[in-house]
Amino acid sequence: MNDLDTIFDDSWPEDHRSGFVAVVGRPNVGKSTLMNTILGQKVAIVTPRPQTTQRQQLGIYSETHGQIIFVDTPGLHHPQHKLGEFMVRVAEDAVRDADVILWVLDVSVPPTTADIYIAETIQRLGKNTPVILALNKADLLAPQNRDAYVSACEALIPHQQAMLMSALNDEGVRDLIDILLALLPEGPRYYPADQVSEVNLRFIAAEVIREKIMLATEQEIPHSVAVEIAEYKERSENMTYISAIIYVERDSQKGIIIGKGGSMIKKLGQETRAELEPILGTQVYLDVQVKVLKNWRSDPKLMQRLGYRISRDTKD
Ligand SMILES: Nc1nc2c(ncn2[C@@H]2O[C@H](COP(=O)(O)OP(=O)(O)OP(=O)(O)O)[C@@H](O)[C@H]2O)c(=O)[nH]1
Ligand SMILES: [Mg+2]
Repeated sequence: MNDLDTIFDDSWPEDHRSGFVAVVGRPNVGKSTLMNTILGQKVAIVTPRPQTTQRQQLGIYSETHGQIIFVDTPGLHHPQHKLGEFMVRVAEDAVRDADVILWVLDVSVPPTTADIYIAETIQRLGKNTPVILALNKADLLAPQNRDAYVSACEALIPHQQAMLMSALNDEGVRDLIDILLALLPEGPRYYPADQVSEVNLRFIAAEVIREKIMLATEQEIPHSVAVEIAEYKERSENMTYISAIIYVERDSQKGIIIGKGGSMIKKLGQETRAELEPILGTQVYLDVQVKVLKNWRSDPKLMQRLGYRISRDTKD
């Protein structure tokens, strides 16, 4: 079979399994890292800060006998503003619609009250959906805490299986894939086997800029930033022009993002280009502006304008 045959061959074996796996858990436990490791490429941004993922993001894993459509979600937390409410709703919708719920926990620390709330949410919305526990960050788990922390995680919710793993070090990930595949119903290949995500290059550009800002700033700023791509043009075979607007909530934040003599914005631009150029396969001309949209995270209309939209009705 040549490459073209592979691309256009939409047949799959009779025992092919497929379905949706909602990846949920507290912020910062490694949900996006796990999805990226499974897919062998970065489809979701990752930072050491909680509440990095803001929207539902698909990661499509395909092999001959199965296709797993991972739905990476924002961390479940008690929201402080409208953006937080939106993020929690995105995660809850994924739980409702899933064939399997993959609850990612940070096993290097004991479960918290937030995990009890998540257990309650999964049981309320996930009804009889099978639950798999990914006990992640096992590389950070001290041997003397192992038994206690694993049992405490396992006691949170009835589940099919619990897996100790390290998404960062790719440990336990292959076994997890096999467990998930076995739980999925027989079904078609929903996406072409070579497709790993649904997002377009415009969205990737906005997310990479947001990641660089989250990594470079402190306190409230990482979470007060929204990025909009105003213009995206392939100017020639080897040049992509991207005009981005970084929105912050206050004037003081704008000053910090720009930095002394424009030093910060220059650094963000360099880091963004370095990551985007290999992805796009062209040079990138990046034009960035910073604007203040006062308290946008608390204003549903401004959030809509920035593309934070719930796109469908929920069942309950
Ligand atoms: N040591 C260790 N660190 C990990 C592991 N998995 C993820 N991390 C780190 O944990 C941090 C958070 O990872 P993310 O993948 O962004 O976590 P998340 O659950 O998607 O976070 P939100 O999107 O904010 O909900 C990053 O610094 C990762 O490098 C792991 O297995 N071991
Ligand atoms: Mg994430």
